[in-house]
Amino acid sequence: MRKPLRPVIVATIAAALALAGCKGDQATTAKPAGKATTSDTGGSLKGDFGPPQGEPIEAVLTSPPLVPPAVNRDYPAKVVVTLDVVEKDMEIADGVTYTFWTFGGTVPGSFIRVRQGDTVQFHLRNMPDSKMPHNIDLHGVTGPGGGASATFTAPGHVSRFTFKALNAGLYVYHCATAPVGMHIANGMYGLILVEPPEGMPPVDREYYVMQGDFYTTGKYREKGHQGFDMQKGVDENPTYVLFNGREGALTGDKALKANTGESVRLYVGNGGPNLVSSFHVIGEIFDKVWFEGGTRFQENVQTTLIPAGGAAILDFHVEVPGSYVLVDHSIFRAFNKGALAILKADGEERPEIFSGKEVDATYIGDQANPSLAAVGAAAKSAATGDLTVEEQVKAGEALFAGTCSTCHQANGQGLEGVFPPLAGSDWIKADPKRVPNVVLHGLTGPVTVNGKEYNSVMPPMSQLTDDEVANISTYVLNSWGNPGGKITKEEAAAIRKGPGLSTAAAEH
Ligand code: HEC
Ligand SMILES: [Cu+2]
Repeated sequence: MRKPLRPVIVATIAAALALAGCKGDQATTAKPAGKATTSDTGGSLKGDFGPPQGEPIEAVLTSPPLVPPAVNRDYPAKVVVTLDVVEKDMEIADGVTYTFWTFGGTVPGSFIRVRQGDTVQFHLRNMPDSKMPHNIDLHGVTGPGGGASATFTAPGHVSRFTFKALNAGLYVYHCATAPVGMHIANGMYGLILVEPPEGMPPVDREYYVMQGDFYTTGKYREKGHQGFDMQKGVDENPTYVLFNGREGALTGDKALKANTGESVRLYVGNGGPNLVSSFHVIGEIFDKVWFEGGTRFQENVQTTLIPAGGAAILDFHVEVPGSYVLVDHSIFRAFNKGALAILKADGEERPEIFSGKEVDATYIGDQANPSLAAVGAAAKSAATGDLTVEEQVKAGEALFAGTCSTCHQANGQGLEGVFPPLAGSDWIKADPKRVPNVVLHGLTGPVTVNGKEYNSVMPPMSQLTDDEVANISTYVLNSWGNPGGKITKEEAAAIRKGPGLSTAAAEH
């Protein structure tokens, strides 16, 4: 039988190969030799470092966006992982709730970190108040089903199985109980990092981000409790595409943080169930990408593809302060389905690298504004039917910033000769119901506002829900010297079904 290769030997060979001119994958970080990898790691054949040594270790699990500390061990151990399946209602967007099925109470599930060669004793506990049986398939497991059939667990039960983590890498885990697509769509996925024996090169900050697509019976941002829509799932037509299970999970006060001069590592997974992610950070370039979560890294990457059921490790260094926007660059998903997160970097300006002028709203839109919480508050009172004008105005203000201000400007003054003013508009004053109509149906052809003619095109924004149209309109009517008043969501719904106001001949 093959004698297991000790990690120290692997490291020595690696160092020797590195010296011998084996290029491409040795880290540039300040870790001495031994951190390099050979051109062929040997995979699972060389991942068995013998029986576990020492006392069993209880794995440290973290909730996103946090990552457990480095393993920092030079021998294989027995590691005990206990993961709870929890079914619970949580917000998927402001004012929108959804019944998630989770590993550890969060979407994505708890982050697990072990070392290659470790023997992992896995306990899956399904909470007694669960309605469904669940199981777990870890892509880092060598063995049929990845643990799925070994862990099929009814509510109120616990299952146990043991595996040896033979391959290093960043792996997705997920529930594989039928209907599998539904279990995954409800949030049942997470990441397990199997560190190579020498560990990952050290960085200043590590974060855990995972994309997923969600299928609700209602429209994007339609308020209230939303059920799972199986047909949308089958059609691969998600209502939401999200990082960390909630629109705004990583924006505003919850944005990821770093300081200039620091190195940042993102462990990014994609739970799917359907979409492939074109993962990109606006304003950054990945210095290194361990693509597909494997052993090699590519350098100087703009956008990396993360398959459904796949992952990647991304390193970059922060030079310039400001907001960096994490997106799926299939860009409608970012701005119309929620696939947007923010890393906020603090530090000294570096004008020699970047000259400045930050306009958050251009890219981040309404999600830049932490007062979007007002939208949630408004949504709650909307559900009970009593929304005051003030609440509508508050909610509308945040939405206006993201939806209308790019053209009409934050102060409603518009742009001379291009975008008509909403502030003190006599066209609005003549009939306040024109506002929701224009929002829903757009406007083309000549229109005279305060004595000046405009003849351009405003696109319809029918993607907004009735609530949102009512709140934006009420905000406009109660701002900048406009006549005041209130548009209800019922009025918005009726206007949606009715005709537009465009004067252009082509309109029909
Ligand atoms: C992409 C640019 C753009 C965006 C975004 C936009 N508008 Fe407009 N808007 C226009 C243009 C251009 C016109 C004039 C259309 C024409 O000439 O027929 C207009 C006209 C109007 C008018 C009628 C004229 C006036 O000034 O009273 C209203 C009201 C209005 N927009 C409200 C909104 C609201 C509310 C939003 C956000 C939901 C919004 N617009 C978003 C470009 C935009
Ligand atoms: Cu499940």
